[in-house]
Amino acid sequence: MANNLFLPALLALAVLASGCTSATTGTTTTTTTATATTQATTTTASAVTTTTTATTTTQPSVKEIQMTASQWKFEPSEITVNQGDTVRLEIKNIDVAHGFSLSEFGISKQLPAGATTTVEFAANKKGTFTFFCSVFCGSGHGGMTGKLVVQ
Ligand SMILES: [Cu+2]
Repeated sequence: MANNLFLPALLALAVLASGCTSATTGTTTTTTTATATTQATTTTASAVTTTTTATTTTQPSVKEIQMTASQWKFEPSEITVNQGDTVRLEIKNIDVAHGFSLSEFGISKQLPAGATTTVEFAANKKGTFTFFCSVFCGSGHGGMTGKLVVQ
């Protein structure tokens, strides 16, 4: 920035010092100033483009997990995802009616017998959370739980 102002000022001083007041010298000074301004603008535009490219590299992913529900377990019983992931569980229930509850993420779904049910949510907080069967399904119902780890 200092150079942009310094150069024309120096040229103006040189013109005054030499005592030359011809119209030709005055025109040359004006042209130099305009060129310097154009170059400065081009550099700024390049910097903005670089910043935009860096921002678009971060993308959340969809984590699809196949799960089985049966008396009296979920398989896998422990799943690990990254914070920011969209988690899609495809839960296949192979015997009697069950349910899938994950309270911290506001999820409570019925899992009809013999059907595959999709449960989708955003893993937007870190921690270890317990999911469990929410439909009474026999003597082992109370132990039908699993763990979700969001890291
Ligand atoms: Cu149950």
